[in-house]
Amino acid sequence: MKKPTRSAAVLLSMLALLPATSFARNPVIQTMYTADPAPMVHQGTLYLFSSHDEDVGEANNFNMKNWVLATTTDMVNWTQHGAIASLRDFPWASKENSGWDGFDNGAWAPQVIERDGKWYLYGPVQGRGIGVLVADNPLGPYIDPIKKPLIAGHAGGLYDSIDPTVFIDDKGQAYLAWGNPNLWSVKLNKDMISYDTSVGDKGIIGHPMTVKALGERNPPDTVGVTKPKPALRGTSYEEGPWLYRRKNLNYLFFAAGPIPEHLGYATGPTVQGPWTYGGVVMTPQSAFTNHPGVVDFKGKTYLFYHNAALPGGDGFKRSVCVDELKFNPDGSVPMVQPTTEGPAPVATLDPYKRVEAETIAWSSGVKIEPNSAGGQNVRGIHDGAYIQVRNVDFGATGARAFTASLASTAKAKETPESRIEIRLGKLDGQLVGTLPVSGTGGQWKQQSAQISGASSIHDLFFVFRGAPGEELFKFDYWQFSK
Ligand code: FUB
Repeated sequence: MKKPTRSAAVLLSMLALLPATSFARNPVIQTMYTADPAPMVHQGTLYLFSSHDEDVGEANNFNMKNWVLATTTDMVNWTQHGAIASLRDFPWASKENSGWDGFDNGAWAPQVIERDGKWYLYGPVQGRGIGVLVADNPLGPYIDPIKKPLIAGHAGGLYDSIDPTVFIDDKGQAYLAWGNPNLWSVKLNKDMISYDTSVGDKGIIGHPMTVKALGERNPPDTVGVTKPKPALRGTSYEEGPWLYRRKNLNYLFFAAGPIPEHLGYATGPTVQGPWTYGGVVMTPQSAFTNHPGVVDFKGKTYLFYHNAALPGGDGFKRSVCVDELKFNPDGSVPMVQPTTEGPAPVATLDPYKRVEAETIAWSSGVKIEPNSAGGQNVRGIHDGAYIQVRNVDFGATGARAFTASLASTAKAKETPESRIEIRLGKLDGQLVGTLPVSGTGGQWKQQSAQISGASSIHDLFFVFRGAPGEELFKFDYWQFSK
């Protein structure tokens, strides 16, 4: 394996170069590389599951060990929950049990669905099959109930058992579809962890993979592209299927080829077809792959996808983005132009309730990590790093105090000038308070500051200041009071 070429410190300094405009909202997550978005909505919250490209890649290959989650209730502020499941949850995929060398790699595109109070995560372990994990809540813990692949690796097909999409139709029938270059599918049984194969041959859930259904491949595959395949494809279908239903019409969105991938779609009156190709939804972006995830939330429909837009990004270090997806009156889908602004907020954020520090609309120079007290916290805070939280409603009377839970490193103890500037509107906007951060001996301690001039709705900026070069402190949560 090639030696890592990029240290975490270099990555952090690159992240610090991200644009400080008050409009950039894509990519959705800036603290890590994310790919293969799998959004789902449950009880007023949008759960964005995705795969995770490690900061340090492998030479010309993906380096993917776990699946991560972020949530939002307003489409602009995302609470990051870190890794919620990983390859380690599938012991059958280990080197010992599968004879496969790459145990530490292969956590490709997942999808998660809720049924009867249980959460089912379908996770491909590239080359070894698709597993299923079950949890009582979306954050896990997820466990493997069958202790073997749900879908076995296809003989000779490195990409056949990847990219599961799961869908429950209006009659309550669940389907799992997956694959590259073939599209395979089964009907899942009610238990969601077993299936019948009556539709389980190659094809779009019983419907053949025709040009009429999946579009013409133009130009045809050639040997020697970035991700060569042994088989030439007859249609534009590549991988990344995503089933979705709207107004009595079923949609199959998918990553389409040749590489670099664009996004295409087909529609059908039932999940079993007949399917008709609809066209291109998104032209190729900056990564050689793309992967659609479509969901309805608070009256709008959103297309999640990925590109290579974060600093240091490339085809193996991707980032999930989101834009609104619109429909023509006949149900056809106009092309989506990717934006850096992302969607408009659909709710305000209440600053008088505890807010996790890893609830972020945009950030520069920070990372997240599991917190010893549970959940996640923000780490990597250096002089000049910042977090933006959007659409914060301070109310008519406004805030009088700010409290944050912080843990300073030993070094920070010696640098009492560490502080959080609390600003409104923009990075150098109105200063409404400053919290000097005292040493805490590494313990989480609440620290408070007076606030003046914060009323009505604003974007909120936490700008971190202190001795240059050192990590200043860690940040767990915050809350304003009236
Ligand atoms: O993330 C690894 C693979 O790249 C996914 O499984 C494909 O959909 C493509 O995005």
